[in-house]
Amino acid sequence: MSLKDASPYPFGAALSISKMKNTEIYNQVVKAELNSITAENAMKMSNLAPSAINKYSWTDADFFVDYAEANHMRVHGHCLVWHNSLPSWVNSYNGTKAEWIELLRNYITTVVTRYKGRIASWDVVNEALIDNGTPRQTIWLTKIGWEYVELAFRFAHEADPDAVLFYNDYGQEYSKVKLAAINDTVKNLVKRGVPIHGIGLQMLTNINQSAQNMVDAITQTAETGLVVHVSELDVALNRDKKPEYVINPTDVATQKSRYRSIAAAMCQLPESQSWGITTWGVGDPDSWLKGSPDFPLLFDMNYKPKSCYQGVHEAFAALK
Ligand code: 9MR
Repeated sequence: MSLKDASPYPFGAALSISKMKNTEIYNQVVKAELNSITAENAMKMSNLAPSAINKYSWTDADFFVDYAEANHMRVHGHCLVWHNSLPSWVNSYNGTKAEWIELLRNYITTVVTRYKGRIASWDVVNEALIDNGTPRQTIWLTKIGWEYVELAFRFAHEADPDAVLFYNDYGQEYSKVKLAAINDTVKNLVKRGVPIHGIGLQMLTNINQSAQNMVDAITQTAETGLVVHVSELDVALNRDKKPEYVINPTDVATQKSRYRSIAAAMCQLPESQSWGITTWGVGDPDSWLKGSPDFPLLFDMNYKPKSCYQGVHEAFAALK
């Protein structure tokens, strides 16, 4: 059975436009296994508005949304506001606070409106906190102040009132401080009426991380009452970055067990709170981790299912 058929929640991956266009085996796996997709890069600001203010480049994002619709998949939009992957015209933009707010409003409104009704959910703000739980020093914080977070959600909600809006971040599984800070920050914003509906846990993790910490991250995030998305999952084998690393049965078994724990923890959430799991890439050739052999994904270098793929299936089978 495929992941999407066995899973009680949507199961997806981040996809690359060039592989969607050029790699047949990749497309076969995506279409057979997944029912939710996130653009790994195609919907970032540097891709949508690469060269100048109010000059958009929609080709890749349009292709992505068309592909999802043709294959009956959900699209999760990633990401409207981030400090990374900004076009250079933003980094050098010289404006007053009011002009920066207008830039943010105009960008979010334009992008969300274009795909209104076609993109189910958005990572509206990505990585706004650092590991000690305080605001990250970003251009948005410097130019607008912390209210940029709240404004971003309000602009997105105005543009598409039906879209499910996420605050997305990493580190919930390795830092209890950050986990609590993210959840408290989002809860306080929600209490003040800011339209945030969910929290994304990137969960770019590795086998040295304990299963308990991964499960706690999911469970405690769900205690906010908001929707939970494991949004960028991978479980790397070689985070000590040993160049001589050789894949071995012990590590493969740990990886399988970590994937199983994460999939199982998501199964414990009420359906209304589970936005599902998205892995950050489909197979090991797609991983963002470069420079050491990490083999972090569910399919191998030839896009064949790995043990960790079976681990996810075991979590689903245990529900029966
Ligand atoms: O995997 C993405 C890589 O191809 C890009 O070069 C990079 C910068 O845009 O972003 C990577 O994806 C990141 C994601 O957008 C946000 N969370 C961390 C991911 C891995 O760096």
